[in-house]
Amino acid sequence: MRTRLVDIATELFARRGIDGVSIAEIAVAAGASKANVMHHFGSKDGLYAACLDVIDAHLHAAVDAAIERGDLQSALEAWAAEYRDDVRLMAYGLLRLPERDGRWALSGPVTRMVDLLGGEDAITTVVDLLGVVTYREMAHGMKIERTVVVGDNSYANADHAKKYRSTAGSQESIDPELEARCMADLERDGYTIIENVFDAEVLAQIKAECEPLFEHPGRNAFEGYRTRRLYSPLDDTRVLDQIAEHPIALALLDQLFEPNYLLSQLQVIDIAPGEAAQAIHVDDSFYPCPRPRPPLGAATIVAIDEFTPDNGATRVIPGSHTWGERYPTDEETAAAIPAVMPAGSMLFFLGTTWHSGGENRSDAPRMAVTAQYCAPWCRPQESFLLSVSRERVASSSEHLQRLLGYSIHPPFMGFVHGMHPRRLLEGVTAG
Ligand SMILES: O=C(O)CCC(=O)C(=O)O
Repeated sequence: MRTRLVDIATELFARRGIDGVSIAEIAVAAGASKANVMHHFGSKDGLYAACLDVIDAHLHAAVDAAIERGDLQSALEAWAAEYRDDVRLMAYGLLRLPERDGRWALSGPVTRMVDLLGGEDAITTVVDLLGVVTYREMAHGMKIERTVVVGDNSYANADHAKKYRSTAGSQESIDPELEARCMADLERDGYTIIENVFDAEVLAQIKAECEPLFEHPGRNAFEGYRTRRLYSPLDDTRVLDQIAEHPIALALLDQLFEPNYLLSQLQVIDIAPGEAAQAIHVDDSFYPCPRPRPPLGAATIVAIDEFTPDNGATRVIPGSHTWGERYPTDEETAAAIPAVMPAGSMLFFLGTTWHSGGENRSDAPRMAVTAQYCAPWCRPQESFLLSVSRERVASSSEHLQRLLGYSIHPPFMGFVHGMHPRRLLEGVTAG
């Protein structure tokens, strides 16, 4: 029974963290009584510590195998494939694992890995290796698994929207080879570039409609003192709808997130000559979930002007989406790659990928439009329900309505007066 309890507890802790699971739930799942759990482990902390001991033993075995084979990466990969819940639990608690007897619970195997590698960068290498392996296992299929809840949860998992079903996945289909190539890029590098998505006529129209709407330059170094930003332009122009709901973006988002993912923000960014490089950052860092983990958001940046190495092209650090909780070093930041692409192309990247606007050393501005999206259960950065008029939404496509929040994350997140929010658009005169 002890082993069964540890196995089941590891699985539940891995999915919900120590604070998200009760002793009673573990007991029910294992077919034991609460008293039985207490008898073996004394407390929830005691049970958690027993789970860590088992992970520690599995990791020790993986390190031993690595010493024998002289190949840390494949030993770690084998460990990750065999013990998926260990990996998940480690990812959950990597930064929060309690110290026991004055030492970090997993310090043994990690120290041995560091010794094995040797050299000054050994710790960084081990953390990155753990990050890559952990990320791969967690992001299996690139979607976060729905939380496993003990007992009958059919109501909570069902989609109760009857009249207004999600339109996710119903957009014009895209070339399956393109989609597969982009997904492979995203999994490996954290970003992908799709060239020549919009033609010159559309780009000219975007410029003509957005130019008069800019009001003021950035208010801080992050926005860029020489960068003009146009926030929430949806009420003032329809020319950006085609970017926010582009079939390529939606096809990739369909792969990454559950239906009813949301638009998180839409911005036009015009970087003037002389602007310094923006601070390197990730876009989903405001969701306080420890990394490595699958992304909670993703973004497109469409080049309205050609992106060159000199004019402020977005810089990205390939592979940084798999990192744990760390900042890029100065060397890594300096080595970030400018997303050089012709005007009309689209850079698509994960919310976990380190990136920034580049320095504009040219003599012309660099205009781009960025649309950011988030998982359907995350709070979007901009409250489009407040910033875009109902009349405007009523005359938008169903995709845009869904993206702006007129949608439900099953069973009922996003309801209004207990009803689907799209009912609010019934009878509204299109604006
Ligand atoms: O303008 C760019 O290329 C990137 C901008 C960006 O990442 C941001 O403002 O968050």
